[in-house]
Amino acid sequence: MTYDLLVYNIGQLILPKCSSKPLKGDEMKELLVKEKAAFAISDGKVAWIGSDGDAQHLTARETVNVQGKVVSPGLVDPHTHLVFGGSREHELALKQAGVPYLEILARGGGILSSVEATKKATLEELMMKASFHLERMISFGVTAVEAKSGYGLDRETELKQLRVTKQLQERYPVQLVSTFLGAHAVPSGYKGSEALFLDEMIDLLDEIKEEQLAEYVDIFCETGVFTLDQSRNFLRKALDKGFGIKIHADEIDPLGGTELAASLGAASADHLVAASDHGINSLSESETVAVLLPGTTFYLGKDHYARAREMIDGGAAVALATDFNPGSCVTENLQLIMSLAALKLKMTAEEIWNAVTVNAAFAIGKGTEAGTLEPGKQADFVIWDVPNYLYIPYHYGVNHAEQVYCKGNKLWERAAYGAVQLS
Ligand code: IZC
Ligand code: ZN
Repeated sequence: MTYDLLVYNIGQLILPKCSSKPLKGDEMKELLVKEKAAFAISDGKVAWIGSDGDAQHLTARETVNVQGKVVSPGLVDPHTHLVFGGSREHELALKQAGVPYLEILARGGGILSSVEATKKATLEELMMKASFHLERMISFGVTAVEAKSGYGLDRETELKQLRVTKQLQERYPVQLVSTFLGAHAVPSGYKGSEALFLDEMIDLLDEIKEEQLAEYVDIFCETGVFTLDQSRNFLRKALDKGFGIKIHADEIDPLGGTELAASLGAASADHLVAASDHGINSLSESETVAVLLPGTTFYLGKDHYARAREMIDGGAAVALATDFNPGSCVTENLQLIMSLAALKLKMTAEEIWNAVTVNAAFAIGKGTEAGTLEPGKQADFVIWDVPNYLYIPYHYGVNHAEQVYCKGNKLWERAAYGAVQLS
């Protein structure tokens, strides 16, 4: 048979374990790195994986010589706030002056300032802006992304944001998973009437389902935002309506959102910087993926990071994400997050690769479709201009992706060296 594409002369092919469940505890420490490898693609799917020697006997319409570099599955970013209006660079000075994140929000800034800008923006403007950010994510090697709403906090603007995500799904071949985060902050008119506001957000779920605008529902469970009881009540209703659930849990204060996520069978519990011992233990007994966001901890200038070591050594499934958003983590670069995971979360290279591929995919319900490469799966992969798989967390803050493929087609390629104009 003649394949569509043969990718050969791969120095290291990163093959996270294909599993029906997220990798937990010690399973995260294992990573198959196949040396001198090759693989072939037909109809956008992986059709064959083997040794470079065996690949010489295959025929393909097109070939890519990787020249001994590294190839991995496309990365998965399972927590982003992709669609928003405006930006918040003026808040950096407040941060430098020591004003805490929740204080900026309490003053009507933070999330609420992005809400104002998102209300003012047209769908087309939001679409253009989100496309720009999404393309940048792709350029960093990401082929599956979760995108949250939550900068509307009213029917019209939340639906506008979700419709932008839907248009992005139609325009780009990457896997884009949509999450309704209407419970992201308490709008100014609803202080003291949080339950009423949450009921209004729940009332949108039928419409969201009808238009297929989101697969998950999320809530920001935090001091000054939504309480644990409100979050439980809200997420239960979302479950009843047939949505998957996620939760912004224990980011700043240990309210118990981690335990709540595990007890409700949430797909993920995200942040967990302040999670208690009990919360961490509850993860290991569940299938809920701990989505850690060290870029946010870094950006907020905190000294203490999520206790990834205790989570993994205790048997939990950990994934990593950018948390890309206009306030608390302004980067599309998941490779940078891989470096922070090594340096601040003390995760090993093997754990990090599993956390940005297979486990990240499970955190967004795509565990059997994204994050791994095996015959029959969608051929989403990245050619990395690095000598080995340890190199990416090590050399930080830059882009090591050379080519990004989605469904067997080249989606992005780095500009060639020699682009610098020398006189
Ligand atoms: O816009 O500040 N934490 N939500 C919860 C965010 C950060 C995003 C933002
Ligand atoms: Zn978030």
